[in-house]
Amino acid sequence: MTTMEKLSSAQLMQLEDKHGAHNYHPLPVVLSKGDGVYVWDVEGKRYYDFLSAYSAVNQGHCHPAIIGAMIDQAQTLTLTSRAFYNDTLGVYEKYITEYFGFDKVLPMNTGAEAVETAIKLCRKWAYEKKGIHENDAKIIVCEGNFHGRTTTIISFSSDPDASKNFGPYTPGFIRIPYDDTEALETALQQPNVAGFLVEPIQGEAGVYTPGADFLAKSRELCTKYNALFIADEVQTGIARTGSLLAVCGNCTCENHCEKQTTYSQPDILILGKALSGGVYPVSAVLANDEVMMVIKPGQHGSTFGGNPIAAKVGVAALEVVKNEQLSLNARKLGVIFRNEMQRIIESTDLVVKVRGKGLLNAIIVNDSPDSQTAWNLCVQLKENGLLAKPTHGNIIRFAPPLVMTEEQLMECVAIIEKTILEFEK
Ligand code: IF1
Repeated sequence: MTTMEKLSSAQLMQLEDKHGAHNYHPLPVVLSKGDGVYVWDVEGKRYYDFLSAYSAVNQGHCHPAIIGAMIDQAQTLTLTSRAFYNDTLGVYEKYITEYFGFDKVLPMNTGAEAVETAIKLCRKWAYEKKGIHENDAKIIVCEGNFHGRTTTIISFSSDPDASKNFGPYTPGFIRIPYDDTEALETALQQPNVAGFLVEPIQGEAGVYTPGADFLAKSRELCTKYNALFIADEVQTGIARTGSLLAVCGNCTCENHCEKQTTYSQPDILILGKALSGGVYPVSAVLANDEVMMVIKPGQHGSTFGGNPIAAKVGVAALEVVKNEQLSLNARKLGVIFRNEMQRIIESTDLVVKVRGKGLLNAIIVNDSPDSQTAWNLCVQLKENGLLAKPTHGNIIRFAPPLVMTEEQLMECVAIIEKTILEFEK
């Protein structure tokens, strides 16, 4: 086998199995091309992508405006490091801070790095502004959280797969049940609490959407107890849930505005994934000066964070969200999708529930989380031309690119319905 030969799906899967670490268990499909809502495998079969690279490809695969910006910048200047200024970073920083309504941004690369940055910011703020004694700060997090894979982040995970045998763990976190404002208030009353880190919808846990007032109430309580409200919108942000941010509540505009009566502005906003439309690792932490200015030169950073390609790609990806009104589309298609799933649920015993917001949804398969049913259903969906992945055993997440049309969505609904009905026989 030479490296120039065209390899089959089977050969490529074998290569990964033999030479790659086994830290994933992929569905048996090998993709080689993407365009909009579609991906193609090595043999040329076309699929609807219902994962969108875990919500990174909200703008659709290989969006021409984003790819154009990337190619252009890649041929001009790729990396200067932050030791010098460059002609793209400030422009991006102005754009993204105005877009989301914060004084400042701190650019990083991956979601986990951005969460780490938020934790560091929160702790430093606690010592230097709130007056907590050094090393005593505590951050409240939720059961079932997913914020990434670093040693500190997995230290406060409640998923044994994520944390077991990776200790010793970083101290300084208090875990409370998700969507429980009473538990939050009790925790906030403990000494030395610096902040509350939360996903507006818990993605990895199985697309748990909290009650209508959870985020607004959390915002209020954090203000009351002088703790930072930190929203991890790595997965939920950038139009995925039918508004620009999930903390925007029910506003469908593509920017912050006075219309947003339910907007629960976080003290720290964490973004990643779709900030690049999935073409490049770009993450960001946004905050106002009171918080962001606690970090001084030399106290935090990253070689690649805020590099010229990331800066250009970030602006292009956010422009697409606004120009193509992706929040509105996600909102509209989400309602249709959940209604259609509900209709299917009423005619089958295989699926018992659909939940979600915008185009971040999940169905619950009527079997134990230890069963293979959801996995087998996903394999069958793949055969029928739609790619999705189970989470936590019996939950299947459905998160297509937000550039989908209603007609395409209905075609996908038909594939899902046919697969479920076939499966029952
Ligand atoms: C994997 C889930 C999605 C995230 C939130 C931070 C990060 C993530 C809310 C870290 C990452 C990922 C990573 C991916 C699976 C995936 C995921 F299933 F775990 F929940 F999106 F659905 N905060 N989420 O969801 O971002 O460092 O990865 O850039 O394979 O582990 P990252």
